Amino acid sequence: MTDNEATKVANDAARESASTLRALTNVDQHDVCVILGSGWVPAAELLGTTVADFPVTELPHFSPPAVAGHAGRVRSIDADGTKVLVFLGRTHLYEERGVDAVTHAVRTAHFAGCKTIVLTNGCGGLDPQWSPGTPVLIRDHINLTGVSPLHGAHFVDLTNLYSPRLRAMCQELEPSLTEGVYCQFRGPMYETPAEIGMVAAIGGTLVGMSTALEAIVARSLAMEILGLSLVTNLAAGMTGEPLNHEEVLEAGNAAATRMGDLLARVIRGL
Ligand code: 8IG
Repeated sequence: MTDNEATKVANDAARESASTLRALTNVDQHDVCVILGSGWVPAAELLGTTVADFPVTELPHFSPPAVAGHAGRVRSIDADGTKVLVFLGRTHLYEERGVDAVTHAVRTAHFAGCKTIVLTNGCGGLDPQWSPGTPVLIRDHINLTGVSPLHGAHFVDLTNLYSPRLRAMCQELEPSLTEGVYCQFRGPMYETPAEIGMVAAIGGTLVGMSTALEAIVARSLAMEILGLSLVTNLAAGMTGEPLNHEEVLEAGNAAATRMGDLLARVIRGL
């Protein structure tokens, strides 16, 4: 199908970013993109040998990060010959820069050559068995943001959005990994306990503020997608305690080594 004008604008911007990325990294084609969300950034060290590392803002069309703990860097990593394009931090919908800003890294990765994308996030969990620091594979998502990252009459199939092949591979590497259904909210507020009740009723088990819109764009660009959540807190109303952003970051740091080791093995297994 031919892209509409808005899609063309977004893709042309991403082509420019990918071109500057090639110049700054000296890597002509990347193979795999990894977007590291809250809790996952410290895991970057374990993925392989860093070839280049710079602020995302050195690439055209990227916005500066808005939140402490969201690093906003790009790194090119060599993982035993696999060229990995890592984004440390992402743009969120609640920053109000629009859906193209949220998905720009995904489009850039596509034009940089990536056929596979690993989307990671920190999130709340609805399963009381998931203590803070538990990694969960995303099996499917529910987009509760009320927006689409696609432009025009672009009818994209979303069945098996999160690659069954990659999920099976992860479970072979790490048999204890369970799966969940990720619900993306707009944020930036966490949910009310009643909203968590709704999520449970519609079949969601993970709640966060990212990933689904990125996965939709990645699918529209025919990338193979792996989604990995790090449950950093039990969802609102489940513990009797209020949710706290600092605790969320701490749970991520504490789980970083385990997450980095898992991601490194996944990338080498791709
Ligand atoms: I980390 O409980 C993290 N991000 N919406 N809800 C939502 N986003 C989150 C949560 C959570 N924890």
